[in-house]
Amino acid sequence: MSQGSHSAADVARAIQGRHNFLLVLHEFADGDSVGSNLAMGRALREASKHATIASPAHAPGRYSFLPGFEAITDLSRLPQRVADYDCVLLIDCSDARRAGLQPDDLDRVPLIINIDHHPSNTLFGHVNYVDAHGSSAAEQVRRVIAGMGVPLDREMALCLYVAVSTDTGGFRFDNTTAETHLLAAELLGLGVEPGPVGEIIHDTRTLSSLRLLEKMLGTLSFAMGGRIAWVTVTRKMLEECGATDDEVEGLVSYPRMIDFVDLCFLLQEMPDGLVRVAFRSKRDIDVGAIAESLGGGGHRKAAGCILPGPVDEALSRVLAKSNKTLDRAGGCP
Ligand SMILES: [Mn+2]
Repeated sequence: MSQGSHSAADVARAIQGRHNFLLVLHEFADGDSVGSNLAMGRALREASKHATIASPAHAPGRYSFLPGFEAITDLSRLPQRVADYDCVLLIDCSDARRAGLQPDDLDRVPLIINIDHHPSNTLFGHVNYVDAHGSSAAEQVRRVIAGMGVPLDREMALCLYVAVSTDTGGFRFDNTTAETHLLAAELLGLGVEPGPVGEIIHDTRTLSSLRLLEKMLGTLSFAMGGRIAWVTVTRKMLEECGATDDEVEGLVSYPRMIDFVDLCFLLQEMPDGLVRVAFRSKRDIDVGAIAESLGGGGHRKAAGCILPGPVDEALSRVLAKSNKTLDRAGGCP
């Protein structure tokens, strides 16, 4: 596969000659994955193309208010084989494996387009539009849609707003740039209402996820004099709270809130016994590098990986890497 960095215009050109598109969310899809893919799917249909949006696992219900969400299909129930689409388009996906696609399938796809903002992107596409400086894949999707000559409508605007707003933590993280706000301004101009949307995506949680939060905080532990904090979510805790795996999303931000913590992580026991690890950091601690060294990836201040179980073993591996990273970073600033 060809590597190197392509532009939004390259993507728009590559799209032109194709008709039948498959877009796939990444596993544990977040607001950027769901919103950017829904906006792109809608723009493709506007351009008289056929677009199917699939998910490797069930798409997170908290985004079900987004237009087009109900049409997201299960990747295992596609009406045709992956290799029979003209183009597979992966957005916000650092690695094609994160979309649940088999290497055999991918080898036979005539065109793979990769639109992403993760520094750890593996450049798996024929066209790789990777911009690690963007706040969200939504910023790139906006440029691609412009390149296609499709006007943004209110529905696309809502999807992109949710994407950019979730990936920037409500425009608070330091990935937020002037360009991010210019995009937000354009989206509000198209009728997005930030109050009600913000309430849904930032201030609404299910009762079961709050019960889970209570149990999770009971596991809060520290190392390196408190600079490292971690929490655990087990299958048993999920069962007791009647919570699902996608309700764990975002809970890692709680240990991060503690004033003296520089680095934190959440260990989530998965149904198959694997352990999903979500990292967050403050100051200039690079958790993306830790996740990458453990087979995962992400950004400097938010990253993740998946490790073999049991939880205790995953914990000692993660803790060893985290200790080393903080040792190298030196003492408290
Ligand atoms: Mn993203």
